[in-house]
Amino acid sequence: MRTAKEQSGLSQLQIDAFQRDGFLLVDDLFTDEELDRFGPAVDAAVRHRTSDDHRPLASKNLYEQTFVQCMRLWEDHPQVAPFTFHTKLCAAAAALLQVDCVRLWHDQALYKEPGGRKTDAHLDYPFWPVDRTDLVSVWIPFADVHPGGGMMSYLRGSHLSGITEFVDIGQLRGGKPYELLQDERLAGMALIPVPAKRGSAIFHHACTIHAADRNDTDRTRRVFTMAYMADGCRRSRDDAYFALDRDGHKQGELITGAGHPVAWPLAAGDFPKPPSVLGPKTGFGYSG
Ligand SMILES: O=C(O)CCC(=O)C(=O)O
Repeated sequence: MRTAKEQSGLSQLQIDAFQRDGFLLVDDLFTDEELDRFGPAVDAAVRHRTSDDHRPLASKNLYEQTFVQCMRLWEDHPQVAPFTFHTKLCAAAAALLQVDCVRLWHDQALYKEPGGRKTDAHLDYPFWPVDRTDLVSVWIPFADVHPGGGMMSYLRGSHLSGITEFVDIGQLRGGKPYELLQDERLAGMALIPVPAKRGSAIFHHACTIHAADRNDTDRTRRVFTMAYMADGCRRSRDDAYFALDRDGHKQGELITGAGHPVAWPLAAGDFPKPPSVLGPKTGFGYSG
């Protein structure tokens, strides 16, 4: 069998850069033909999930003004599954985490509407009740994303800072605004803006601090993301977490089950069977 590195197409230089910087932009990872299939499939899934919501941006809460979030789309939209379990992406996750097997943590659409606010600087790990930090996310735009259009920035090297503070993006959970970037432990680290072309993907480690700017364009910034987790992780806390509660995982137990299927290695075209119980239509309770 081919290794994760071989299947991902990543070079050792790219893997080293990810480990040093905590993020990695990969250009031309997808073909136009793939994006012409995946983009409309995710658009249709988001339309379906948000069909009851006709509120203008100004009537939404701060969190919702950050982006429209629809999670676990592969579960009820089978045409999204080939994207979520795309071999190159899943193999890249295994290669970047340097493990033999990864599971899906979740997929989600993050659509930033015209006028949508910035995404506050945060790291993903504190949102996730997982006992190890061996998770990697991938952020995939369906069209070029430039400065002022919801572009991502990453604090280079911050995944090694030891910081694990929770940032309540958009104060959804009643937290105070928290400017993580002012933390003196991060002094000297550079916030790197990463414009991304259609066809590219940006990987980031679960502990890498990142943010996105507001969307000052007149078009929705359409992005799909997945997070993959090293096999062998356990639930670390018992506070409510839909996808773990659904599979009956208690604190300390291995995270397995239909909601977190093996994503690599997988036989070509062999997508996992989705769970029978579905989650909320849109994704409140931001999870990274
Ligand atoms: O797309 C955004 O605005 C934020 C994305 C993000 O936080 C993530 O992918 O973890």
